[in-house]
Amino acid sequence: DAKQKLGPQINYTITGIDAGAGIMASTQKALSTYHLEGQNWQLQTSSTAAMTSTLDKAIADKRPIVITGWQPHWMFTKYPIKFLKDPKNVFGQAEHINTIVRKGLKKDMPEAYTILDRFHWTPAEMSKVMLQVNDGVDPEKAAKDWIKANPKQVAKWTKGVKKVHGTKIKVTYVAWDSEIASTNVVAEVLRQQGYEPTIQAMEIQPMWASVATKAADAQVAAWLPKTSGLYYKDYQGKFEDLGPNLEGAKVGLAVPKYMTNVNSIEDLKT
Ligand code: PBE
Repeated sequence: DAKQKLGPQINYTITGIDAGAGIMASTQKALSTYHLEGQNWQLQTSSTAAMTSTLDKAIADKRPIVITGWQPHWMFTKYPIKFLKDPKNVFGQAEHINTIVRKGLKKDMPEAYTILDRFHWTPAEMSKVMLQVNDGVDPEKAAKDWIKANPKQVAKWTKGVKKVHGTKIKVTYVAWDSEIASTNVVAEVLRQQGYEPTIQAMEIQPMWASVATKAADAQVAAWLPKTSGLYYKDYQGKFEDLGPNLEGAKVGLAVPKYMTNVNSIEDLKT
């Protein structure tokens, strides 16, 4: 008897996250680019928490599952999963996460601007904060602990920058694990510089709009070139791009490693 096909076993379903996420749009594009829509493949919208819980259960039972996956994220630390090859390059190669600030920030808050401009860390550093939060540590506390443990790194961002006294600054973000980590760290560094930061979680489109309309001062959540690419294009000219705060991120479809016959998005077809 032939091997059982993957599609019917998982109802031709890719387990996704929140509808606004760039990875969801990219996955829709992958479904059409790889001609999977015609085979009834569909992308299920949920949330990161629901997706990782579905993944957890599938792995416990050694069942097949296809998820929207990205790195840095603790899912790759906690579970034996692998990215599927993407020969048609729908998700792109490595991504970087950029810092986006409102126009006029340099003039209005030069100290914060300098810190935001210098803010740069590695996937390993971000992962440390993410894992703490996943272990149940309050994000603000996880950020404080990380800053305490990494004074040299933080000093690179704040060296020679004058202290301020209670200036309010607003940073918006989407409550993805990666952005919970980076936004809390940035806010805490600004607080230690004398700012009174507020961080506000929202959907991706309002986040971009908040900086474009100057309702917010900054966001550190721009996954580029592809994942947040549409928003970047939509709001181009209405923000200042301070460049990458993290390099070596990656986005794609992922499956458990025990699915040894599924190594490429092309393999979903068979
Ligand atoms: N992510 C995590 C986001 C960006 C951060 C990959 C889920 C997305 O827009 O898809």
